[in-house]
Amino acid sequence: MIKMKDIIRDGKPTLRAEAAKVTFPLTAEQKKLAEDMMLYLENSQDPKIAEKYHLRAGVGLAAPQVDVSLQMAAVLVPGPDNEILFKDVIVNPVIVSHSVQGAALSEGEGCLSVDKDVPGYVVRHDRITLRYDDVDGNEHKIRLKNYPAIVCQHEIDHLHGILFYDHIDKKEPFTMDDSDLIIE
Ligand code: NB4
Ligand code: NI
Repeated sequence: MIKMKDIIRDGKPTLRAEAAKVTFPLTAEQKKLAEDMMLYLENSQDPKIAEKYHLRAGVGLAAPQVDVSLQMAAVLVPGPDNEILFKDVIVNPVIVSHSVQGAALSEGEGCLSVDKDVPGYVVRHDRITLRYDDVDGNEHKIRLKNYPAIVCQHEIDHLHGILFYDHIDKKEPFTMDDSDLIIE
């Protein structure tokens, strides 16, 4: 079971590395990693389990965050009334197209690998077309918008050594384009 001690923090080189593409079929170890990453998200979103194991809540977790430099990330985005907006382990994900429209979470972003709070808007694409493989090697091409699109972009950044605060304007962290959407 993945716990906070297994998640590496800002300053460790793996978080700034370009992760390697995954080849299929996945090894038993890689399948286990995918399962463990998704289980972390499920556990972290269950208040009782999260409290018991001191898990910080997460809607995404990328392999480099557990010190594995592979292009793999678990995503579990809950919506209103027990709905799931997006759930999958995305392997070798690529944004094949995106909106010109920008969007940012109103509360800014946090990262399980970044202990300090870095306030500011992280402006990303509001809509993306995402191509990825699932753990069984099936190819998916899906359209995402708003919250799930933001989460996937945060995770894909991890696979390329980018952290959310890289996108925050140092001098004017809460300045954005008038046209950018704010997601509650
Ligand atoms: C990834 C997210 C940061 C911004 C937005 C949000 C949380 C993370 C990081 C975009 C992606 C993890 C991976 C939350 C959270 C809302 C949903 C459901 C019930 C609590 C949970 C709290 F925990 N970010 N944390 N940060 N990361 N929303 N929610 N709620 O997930 O570093 O790279 O359980
Ligand atoms: Ni993160």
